[in-house]
Amino acid sequence: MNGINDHYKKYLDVSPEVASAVEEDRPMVALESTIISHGMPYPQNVETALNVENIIREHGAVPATIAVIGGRLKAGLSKDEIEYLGMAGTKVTKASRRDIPVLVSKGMDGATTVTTTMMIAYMAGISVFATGGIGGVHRGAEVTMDISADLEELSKTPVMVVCAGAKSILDLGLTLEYLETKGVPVIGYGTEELPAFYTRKSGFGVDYRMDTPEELARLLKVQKDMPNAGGILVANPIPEEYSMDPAVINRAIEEALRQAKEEGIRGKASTPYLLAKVKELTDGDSLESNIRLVCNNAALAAETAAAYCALNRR
Ligand code: PSU
Ligand code: MN
Repeated sequence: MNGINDHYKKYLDVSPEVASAVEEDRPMVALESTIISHGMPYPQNVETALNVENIIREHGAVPATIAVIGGRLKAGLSKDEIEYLGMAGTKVTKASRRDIPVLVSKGMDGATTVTTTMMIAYMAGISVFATGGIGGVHRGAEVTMDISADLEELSKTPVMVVCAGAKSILDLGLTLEYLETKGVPVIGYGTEELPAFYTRKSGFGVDYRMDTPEELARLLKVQKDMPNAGGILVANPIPEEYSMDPAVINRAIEEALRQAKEEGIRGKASTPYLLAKVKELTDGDSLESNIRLVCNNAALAAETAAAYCALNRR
C-alpha cells in the first residue's frame, strides 16, 4: 500500500486528487508556485497555472501544484489557492530550502522554487516535476558566489525536473560544470544541446540525448535505485514555432544585466528582477514563449510519469 510517510504528515497537506493518486500509485507531476507569484504577471500567471494542470490531466497524470500556505506544506492546490498566490504576486515570500522551517514554524505563506518544489514533491512521493527554467550559476559568480540552491537540490533529491534549459541571464557553461561536479545527469530531450529557454540552442552540449518518455522513465527508475540518488535534469527545447530570435533575446538579457548591476540588485531578488526586466524589454513576446514552453514541458512530464508508473507495475 502506498501512502505518505507519517513523519511528513505533520507538516504536509495533500489535496484529495493527489492523495488518491498516491494511494493508487497513479502518475503524478509536481508544479512550482514561484513561477506563478514571481515568474509571470497576473492574470496570465493564474490562467497558465490552471491550464498547465489541465494539460497534465489530459496526458494521463495528476497535477500537484506545490506551495506553503499558512505554514502548511501543500501538494495539490485548490483553484482559490492558485488565484490567491497569483494575485499576491511578489508579496509572497519566494521560498528556498532555508525558508521552509521559518515559514512553517511561523505559519506563513511561501511560493516554492525548483528547490522547495522538489523537496515537497519528494515528501509527497512524487518523482516527476515540470517547470519553465531552473536557477543556476549566475554570471560573475566567481566574485558574487551567487549559485542557485536549485543545483544543490538536484544533487540530493531524487526527482526528475523537466525544464526548457536555463536562461542566459546565467552562465550556462558554469552551470553545466556545477551539475557535473554534483553528479546530476543532464539529458537533452531530442537534442544534443542545452536549450536556453527562449531559444532551442545555447552552444553548450548536454551529457546525453533521449527521445522518448519511456527512455526517461527507465533512467528515473535506475537513478532511484542508486545509493544517495539525487535528481535528474531533462532539458526540453521550446517548440520551434514559439522560440525567439536569439539576437533580440540576448540584447534584452544584456540590458537587464546592466540595469541590475546599476541598481545593485543581489541575492534572492536577482532572478525575479532579471526575469521581469527581460519581459519588459521584449514587450510581452517573451511571456508568450514562456507560457508555451511550460505547457510543452508539462505534457512531456505527464507522459514520463505515466511511463514510469507503467514500469513499476510490471
Ligand atoms: N528561472 C526561470 N523562471 C523562473 C525561475 C528561474 O526562467 O521562474 C524561478 C524558479 O522558481 C527557480 C528560481 O527555482 O527562480 C531560482 O531562483 P534563484 O536564482 O534565486 O535560486
Ligand atoms: Mn541566488
